[in-house]
Amino acid sequence: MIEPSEPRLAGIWHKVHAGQRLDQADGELLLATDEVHVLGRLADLVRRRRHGGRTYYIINRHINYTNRCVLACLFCGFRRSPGDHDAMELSVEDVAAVAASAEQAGACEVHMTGGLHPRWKLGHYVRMLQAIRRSAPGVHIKAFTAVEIAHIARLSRLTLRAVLERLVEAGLGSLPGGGAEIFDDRVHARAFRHKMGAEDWFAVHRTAHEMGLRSNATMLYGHVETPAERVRHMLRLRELQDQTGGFQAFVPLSFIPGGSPLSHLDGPTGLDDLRTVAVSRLLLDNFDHIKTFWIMHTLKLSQLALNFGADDMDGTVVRYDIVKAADGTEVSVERLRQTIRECGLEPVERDSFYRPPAGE
Ligand code: V47
Repeated sequence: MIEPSEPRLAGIWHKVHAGQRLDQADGELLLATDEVHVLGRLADLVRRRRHGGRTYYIINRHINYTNRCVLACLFCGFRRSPGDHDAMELSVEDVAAVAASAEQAGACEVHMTGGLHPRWKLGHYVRMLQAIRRSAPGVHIKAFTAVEIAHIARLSRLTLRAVLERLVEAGLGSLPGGGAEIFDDRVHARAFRHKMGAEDWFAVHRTAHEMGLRSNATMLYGHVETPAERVRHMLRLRELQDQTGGFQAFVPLSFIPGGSPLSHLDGPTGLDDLRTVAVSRLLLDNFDHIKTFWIMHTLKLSQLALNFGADDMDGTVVRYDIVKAADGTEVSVERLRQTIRECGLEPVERDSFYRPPAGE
């Protein structure tokens, strides 16, 4: 085992070996340490305690049904104003057809998110889910960020619980983790001023967990936030997880500047990506899964991330419109499995709840 030379890092090293919880100062020190190899070994130790070499992936398909959005977040290159020539929206039938073709291709999950559409109310999303239930009955539907749920509730003048109950009745199976960005008022004011705040994001996920719905949590990093703000974001998630246990995976999303109003920024370095993945594994001791979303991390960096604490790679994805991905957006199951094997780990196919998929 590689041992740290810096005394404060040695203190953290002992805490992790003793299974003790890390705090804000520990997280900040880990994000800044030069001894990245120690950080990586620590995160890998914790990952192996929980999962050994098992590395999860899912045969899924992402569907982004509209880029129309009433918000204008500075990190986003996907949203379009309703009048823009390249504004798009998929009809309910289009979405159902994509889900059906995904199921035929072997997918067990569709992951659907979109912009905050100016007019679609609850009924539209209910019809979308019902149409998927009919066209692809075996597919799990993971859909709608907390921001979308709150937007639908506002437009439809309903409570969060009423919206979630109706969506579940129509076929919603779980919530993805998007829309969290960075839980901090300063960053909120600078980069996504008109979006709902952290309290609302937590209200949606808390309500979902109380209803027995599982969800994920994300953090969009590498734009205008500070390391301390990243750590606070993760600790707030840890707090809710202590109370509800409803989160399945934490997904650190690496900011891709291209096409966004923040395109003058560099975005995180690969090293910063690795530090962030590793620190999330160490701070989020009550999250089972840390996901390296290869669309943003690239397949090669994901291989490193899998040795720095991550245990999940998301999936085959097929098409992804929110960012321009360096490796494209589709990967075959064999390539995904090979990517995992190449770094000495064991590929394990999963369903949306980390169980073996039906029929396996
Ligand atoms: O909320 C937007 C992010 C999110 C950019 O739950 C960007 O398993 C990087 O949440 N660069 C949506 N990120 C995607 C998402 C997600 C993805 C994969 C898996 C899961 C899961 C959830 O994408 C948004 C926002 O935070 N985003 N623009 C960008 N330029």
